[in-house]
Amino acid sequence: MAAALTSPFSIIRCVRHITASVDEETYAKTAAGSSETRGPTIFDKIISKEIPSSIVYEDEKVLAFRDINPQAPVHVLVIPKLRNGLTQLGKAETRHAEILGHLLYVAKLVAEKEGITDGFRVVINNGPTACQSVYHLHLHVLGGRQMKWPPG
Ligand code: DGP
Repeated sequence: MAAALTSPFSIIRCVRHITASVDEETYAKTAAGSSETRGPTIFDKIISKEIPSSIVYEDEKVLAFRDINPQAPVHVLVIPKLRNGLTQLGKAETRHAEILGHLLYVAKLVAEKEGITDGFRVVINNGPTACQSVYHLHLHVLGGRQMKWPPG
């Protein structure tokens, strides 16, 4: 670690990383504590096409579009068109089992479409501690670069 911090660029990168993480956490906590957890979210406007997005896949139940703040060369969000109580995975009930399975299957279709089947990651951030910022269930499909483990 000491060696990694010897260059000024390493230190700047490290400080930037810490600052970004703190901002993300603060934003996630604010989002979780606001009416956004119950009311409409930005994703409703994306579903209605009021806000444009780069759509990768769509069917009658699911929409997949590119994340506005990509964390990998391929970063696609897969969401149910009908939120139906699924503000986050932790709110899932038996009645949601079918759509949950479909979302996961669509994540695989997206990976195929994007040509990242050699390795991709599917992430669900659940709640403020996991930095969830939009309270409409969504799967992140990430790929196109070497992933690291454990994630931050
Ligand atoms: P999460 O932190 O897991 O709640 O992820 C929410 C993601 O939503 C985040 O990676 C950025 C993305 N996002 C937020 N607003 C928009 C938007 O207006 N358009 C698109 N394409 N993505 C958005």
